[in-house]
Amino acid sequence: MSKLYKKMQEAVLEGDEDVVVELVQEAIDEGLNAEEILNDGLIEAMNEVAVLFRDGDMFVPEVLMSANAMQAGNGLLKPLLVQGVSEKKGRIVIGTVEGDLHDIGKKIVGMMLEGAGFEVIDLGMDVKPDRFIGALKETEATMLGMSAMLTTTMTVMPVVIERMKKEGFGHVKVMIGGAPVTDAYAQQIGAHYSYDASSAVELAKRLAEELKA
Ligand code: B12
Repeated sequence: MSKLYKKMQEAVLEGDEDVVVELVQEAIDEGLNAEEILNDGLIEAMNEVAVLFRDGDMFVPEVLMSANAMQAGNGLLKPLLVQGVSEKKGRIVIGTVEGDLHDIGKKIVGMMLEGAGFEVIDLGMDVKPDRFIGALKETEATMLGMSAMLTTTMTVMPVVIERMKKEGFGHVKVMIGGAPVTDAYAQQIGAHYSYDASSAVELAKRLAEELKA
């Protein structure tokens, strides 16, 4: 791996937002691919943060600093990831479910979907079932993406899906993801699962084709 990505990962781990922004800009100026910078520089660092947090070697305030540093880097990459798309492939409402304040992964999924030509309406985090339903009404989106990072909040997903069925949005395709979510869980609640942002794009394309058929 290049020295630049190694430095970027270290800066994310240290939660040094200014340095992350500087290094992401340097990578862009060097002509490196935006998706590669995201994966090898930023996401790789958050994976390391996850391990340190799990093992008790990093605590919430530090994780938050790393998260903010990463998001600052994402901000520079977003325009590059979404440029050059002409025809829209479909409209997707996405959000992190009620009670859950994790939004990095969901934002990345949103960014990559936009990059692939989808129109994304991001409702943010801690999104109540009512808000998801309201957004489907307002936007007439044909797909909904939900993220949950806690075992205690993933249970909100089937609640939203039940509400959707009751309120006439049973035709909307539902995509779910996040650390505790599995393919088996998705099947159980009538949704589609994908593991990361690239596979979420593949899944969304497949679902968009199904909607057309
Ligand atoms: C960063 C982080 C935080 C940050 C969040 C900052 C932010 N703005 O998001 C802060 C510090 C706020 C935080 C708080 C907490 N956290 Co936290 N956090 C994490 C950590 C370390 C990394 C998550 C992350 O950003 N990963 C990087 C991104 C790129 O990956 P990702 O989120 O998995 O997303 C990818 C895929 O999952 C998928 N995906 C995600 N969403 C979606 C949606 C769709 C539709 C699709 C298709 C795909 C998809 O694609 C993404 C991109 O590739 C995880 C560890 C882990 N293993 O995930 C713990 C983790 C999720 N947190 C955990 C806990 C316990 C907490 C707290 C309760 C801690 C506390 N004591 O206060 C609080 C809860 C706050 C709340 N109410 O939500 C636990 C959850 C345990 C569990 N099973 O429930 C974890 C697993 C850590 C652990 N091992 O204990 N956390």
